[in-house]
Amino acid sequence: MKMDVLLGLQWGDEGKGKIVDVLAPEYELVARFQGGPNAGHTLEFDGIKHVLHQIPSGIFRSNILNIVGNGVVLDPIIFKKEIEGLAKFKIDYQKNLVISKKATIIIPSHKLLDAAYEKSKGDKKIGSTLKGIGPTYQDKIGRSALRVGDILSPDFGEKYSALVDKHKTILSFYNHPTDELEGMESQFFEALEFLIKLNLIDSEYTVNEALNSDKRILAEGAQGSLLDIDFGSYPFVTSSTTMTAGACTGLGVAPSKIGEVFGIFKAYCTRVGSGPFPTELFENDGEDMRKEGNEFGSTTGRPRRCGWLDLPALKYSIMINGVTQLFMMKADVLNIFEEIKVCTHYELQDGERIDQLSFEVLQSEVKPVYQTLKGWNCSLKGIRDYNKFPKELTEYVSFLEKELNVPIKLVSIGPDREQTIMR
Ligand code: 2SA
Ligand code: MG
Repeated sequence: MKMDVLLGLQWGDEGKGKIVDVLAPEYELVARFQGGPNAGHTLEFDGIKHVLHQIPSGIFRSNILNIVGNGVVLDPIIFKKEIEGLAKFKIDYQKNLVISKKATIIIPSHKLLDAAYEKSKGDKKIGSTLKGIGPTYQDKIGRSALRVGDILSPDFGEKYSALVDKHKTILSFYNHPTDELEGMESQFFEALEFLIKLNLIDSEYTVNEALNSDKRILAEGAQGSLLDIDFGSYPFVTSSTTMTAGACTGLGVAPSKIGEVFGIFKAYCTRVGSGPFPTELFENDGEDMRKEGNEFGSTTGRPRRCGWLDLPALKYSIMINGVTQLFMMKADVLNIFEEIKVCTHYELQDGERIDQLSFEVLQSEVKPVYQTLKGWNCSLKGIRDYNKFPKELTEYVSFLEKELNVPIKLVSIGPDREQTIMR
């Protein structure tokens, strides 16, 4: 059996949580492979909205084993709160959740460092979620991080103190206050007591044994391809590998064992945080889109920047991920527009037109070149069948499919499980 991968193809918030929830019945394992509490995966069923940050989105199904893989950076405080917040679902965490001992731990001072680094950048700040993601991955790559398995060892306290001392030196260099640290630390050690009782394992064995015994696994990406540490709009990116290859390193699965790659994209674009966004809309159109799509960060509540669909960027994401099926989300948000624009090329400052995300395009201001399509401009409420879609919407889908050369298998027209139209 091969492992399927589900990814966001834009700047995150494409609706990955919803799709994992829709696909979950077909899988026996759901695994997170990168990112951490910066993620906000929203699932809505029975009229209630749930936002997951670190727990994989298969957690609401009692027959699915959820894996927090080695590529994840885990905040024990937020993890404990998340689990406590789901108390009413009576989830059996011993049976349905495992955590890789090789996952990296976010410690309180990582969050202070995140704030210090952001502050020092002034108006060039990344727009981080301030969850300590960057500093934790920095320590991982710098070979000084603490991992989940370390909490089982008697010298954990010593290792912890050494790391915090190092962080304090950096924080004092940045003149960043550390008064909060003590309070955060008591929460942290309380949360570790909680974490240690969960199922901490070498999840690469679990994943590969499952594949060998023909069990179906879905790897659940967080953030989006355009926030990838290598291929995103660096430095305005997150600190992990958000693409398909990240599922291999973040779970211990060989590239030859990757099956379907589901690419999730919104019918338009959003971005939260700083960095280039060629198709961004300002003033009325941008605000209308934000309002209609309820585009506010599900982790931080920040308003998301909104704009038209960017085809060169989408093609790029499809290319670097090897996407085999596309899922288009939030088509209903475009109901309000009489005309819909799609960016097909970028115009550089010297007037040259290109359709590649070159180093320069990812760095600078480029002008989008648009193709305008007729909007459907009506409600999609109650539609449950692709053939009942207004003609302009099916034309939009066909236009994109032709441009992208990958089938669009699903169109989502609302947050509920019901509002998911398969083709
Ligand atoms: P970080 O916190 O260091 O990873 O931030 C670096 C950049 O990555 C962006 N980023 C995100 N973009 C969209 N959605 C994310 N998750 C939350 C959500 C975000 C929120 O689901 O809405 O609630 O604000 C996410 N996480 C990180 C971030 O904006 C920076 O541009
Ligand atoms: Mg999100």
